[in-house]
Amino acid sequence: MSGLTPTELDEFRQRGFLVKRGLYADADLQPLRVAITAALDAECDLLIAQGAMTEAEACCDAPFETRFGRVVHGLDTDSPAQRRILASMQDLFLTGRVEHAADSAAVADALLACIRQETVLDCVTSVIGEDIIGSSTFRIRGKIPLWESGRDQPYFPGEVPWHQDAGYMLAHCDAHLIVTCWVPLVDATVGNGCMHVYPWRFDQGVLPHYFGRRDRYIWIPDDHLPDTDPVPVEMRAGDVLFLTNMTPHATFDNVSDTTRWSMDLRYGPMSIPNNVDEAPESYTESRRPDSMACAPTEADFVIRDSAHPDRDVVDGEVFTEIRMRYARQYVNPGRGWTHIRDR
Ligand SMILES: O=C(O)CCC(=O)C(=O)O
Repeated sequence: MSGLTPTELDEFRQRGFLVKRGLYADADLQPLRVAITAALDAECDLLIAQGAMTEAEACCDAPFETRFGRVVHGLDTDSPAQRRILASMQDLFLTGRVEHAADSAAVADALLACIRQETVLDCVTSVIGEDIIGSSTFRIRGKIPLWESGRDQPYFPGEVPWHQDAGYMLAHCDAHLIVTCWVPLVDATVGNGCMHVYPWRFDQGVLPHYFGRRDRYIWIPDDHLPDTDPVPVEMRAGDVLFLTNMTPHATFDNVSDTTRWSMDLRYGPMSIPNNVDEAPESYTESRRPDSMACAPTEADFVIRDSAHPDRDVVDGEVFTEIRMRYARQYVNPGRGWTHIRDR
């Protein structure tokens, strides 16, 4: 049977999270791992050609699980080479904001195939219906071992403090259920920084957040966290953790020697405010926030439109084009969270 069972759906509605084991086969994830490795190879080759890195520092023989962390830790702290590797590898999800050494076609094809994976879409359909918008804020994350949190780096592969995804989206989107699918590409354990969640129903709504950390993550202050125990969610590669945009979640330091690679994918019903077919130039400082897409700075896209299947984005090149249209759209009015200075 495809999709979620009534019991699973009930569990998801009551607790705000649900783990489905083995939704991605290894063969589904391997092209993305290969594309990430090829992107890292290209960055290393470029730095080697520039004399900024040695062949040995590229750790080409290291397995997927350990290589990225070894490369980063093998370079001098805050050196241009380390900053370059971090910036490029923490921005693999087609924002167009980092110029990569390799073209992004392989990542685009592999990522889109994962986003469109049928069994996952069937589960998402159980929750939000069959017409689905791919929310712009999907990510590929490499959580590096022993990363010193708060270091001033372009991207932040350390802890991600307690937050709800709704906290990053504009307030008029709180009424809409958006499903996050968090998928580890390697086994995720407490030691390497698996997800932790608080059970929280969607209709319990949004909690206060602060902003002002150097790593730019927002966070729910301790005294506003739910009055229950959080749950660590250990997962095998290919399991899927379903969350709502209201479920408080966090990941903590990776104290292992593997990089915890994962992707987080977001799906909304066709009714969510989105920027599909909108011109990025229409996002100006004077535009009303409640007329904007939930996450206005990146491009949403159609995953399934049953009335107009020709709108479905199924091709990596088209996907990349749609994403690149928004590469220079930075207008985001935010939602006025309390500012607490850097920590
Ligand atoms: O992958 C992580 O470490 C954090 C992901 C996250 O917080 C999210 O998907 O919203």
